[in-house]
Amino acid sequence: MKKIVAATHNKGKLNEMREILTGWEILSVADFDNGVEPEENGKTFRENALIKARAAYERSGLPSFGDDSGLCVDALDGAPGVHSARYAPTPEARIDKLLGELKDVADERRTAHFTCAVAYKDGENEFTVEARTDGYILREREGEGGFGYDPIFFSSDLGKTFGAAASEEKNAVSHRGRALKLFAEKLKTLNVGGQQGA
Ligand code: ITT
Repeated sequence: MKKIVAATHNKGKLNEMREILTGWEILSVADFDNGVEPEENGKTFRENALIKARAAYERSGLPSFGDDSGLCVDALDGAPGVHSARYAPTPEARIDKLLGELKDVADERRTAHFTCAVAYKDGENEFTVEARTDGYILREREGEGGFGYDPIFFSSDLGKTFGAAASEEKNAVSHRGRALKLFAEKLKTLNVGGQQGA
């Protein structure tokens, strides 16, 4: 199978990538030695995804892609946004902080979306794609599935939280599912990895 390196240390993301990008053997950048973790200092999801993809390509010498994603809450002017992973020290603390910030925000103003940018890098090609999914932030957690902010993100498409959804349901409408589908189409048009044989 064609090999591609995923520039992520997030196991939740890696699982979803493997479920969605079938047809590729997805290696983790963590499996390659001597890695210096790049600083994710971009201002946009696309910039950060590119930083990760370029670093993974440098480290592995194989076709590489990076995902940068996050939750953007309208009532907080788009926060936590590109800072979603660093909003508080642990996933539970991040949810608690967000629920606290939104304590006095009325139901109709709790709209939010997840965005996911995916960037690709090999010796010849470099590109990014981006997608989003819409919903709103509940007042309490619902569901044990997924990762990160999934238990408090109520998906407009699914009519339930991502935490309460089966992984196939989430992948069908999620920011990452949509971005990875665009990504896979683009890889096909470039015939990337074609020389590796299937
Ligand atoms: P890598 O940089 O190693 O990929 P990370 O977790 O630091 O892992 P990001 O910088 O892209 O990744 O931060 C994304 C954060 O946004 C992630 O840690 C979650 O808190 C949140 N997030 C992104 N996608 C999500 C999803 O599908 N469900 C729930 N939370 C998500």
